[in-house]
Amino acid sequence: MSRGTHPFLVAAEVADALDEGRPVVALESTIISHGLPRPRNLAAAQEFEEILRSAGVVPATIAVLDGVPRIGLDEEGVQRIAGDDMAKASVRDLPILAAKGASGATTVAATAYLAGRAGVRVFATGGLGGVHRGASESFDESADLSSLALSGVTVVSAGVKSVLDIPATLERLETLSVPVVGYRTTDFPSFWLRASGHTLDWQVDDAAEIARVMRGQDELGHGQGIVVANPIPVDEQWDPVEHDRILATAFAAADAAGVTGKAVTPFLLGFIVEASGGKSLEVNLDIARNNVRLAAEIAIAWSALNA
Ligand code: PSU
Ligand code: MN
Repeated sequence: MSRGTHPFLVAAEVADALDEGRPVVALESTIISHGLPRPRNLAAAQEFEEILRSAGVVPATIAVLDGVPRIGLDEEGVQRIAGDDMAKASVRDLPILAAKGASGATTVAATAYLAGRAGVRVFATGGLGGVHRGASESFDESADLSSLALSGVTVVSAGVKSVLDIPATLERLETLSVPVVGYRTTDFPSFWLRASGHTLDWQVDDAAEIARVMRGQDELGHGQGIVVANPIPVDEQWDPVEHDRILATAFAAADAAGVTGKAVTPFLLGFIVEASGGKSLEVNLDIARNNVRLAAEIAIAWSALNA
């Protein structure tokens, strides 16, 4: 059914597509296990795969099952990441899960690393992890950033959630020499909103251009990934006034509840879904679908460029 050797298992369908130079897109599993509520998460995981298949692209949802990283899940695997309680797994958790034979939902960091090792070059997610507000005190910066600097994978996201420190995140990506391009914009998106007001140096206008950036990156031999910032269409974004109001309430509530450290982001995100009456969740799903569609186009362009 699957082939490959330790330390990871590539699903046969994915391995065949890679061997034949056909388009493949990686998907992460933390967004399914920890980022979306049940049972919407299972429907979302299946839908993201279906969007890819109907575009002629092979999906490679990545997760660790019983200690073994999987590049591409079967239906049962998808059910497990949506239904089982499993650890949130970053790169540093992979050897521990392997030793324990435990399962984990991979973050952007771990997914990008594993995709890169398996030769999957394009990856779609919702939002990247980044530098947290107050990081100059807490040192809380997602390993997503350093992992992207090590994995030659192109990640399509709608930027980082506005609960993080967006300008600091962009500064760190600069330091790490990770190219960041805006898809048809130079305004870095802030996840639920099209714009953050933080300007990027570069804009790309179609998938073929992104494939050429990937080739240029390969020729340079620098090894970094590429961040493609893909803003949600304006008619699908969250109402900016409501967004700002609810975010301010959420920060005040976190303060009042005395939430600190790792607990801050889950608290804020949970609060925001609740306080928005589920609106932030609907926008979240639209964002992810939009990113999966663009990733499919990039993977197709990448295959065509290398044919
Ligand atoms: N941002 C979102 N939704 C998510 C995540 C980030 O809008 O589900 C997840 C991703 O899997 C990302 C991870 O890789 O959170 C980052 O977590 P941390 O900050 O702990 O590295
Ligand atoms: Mn952290």
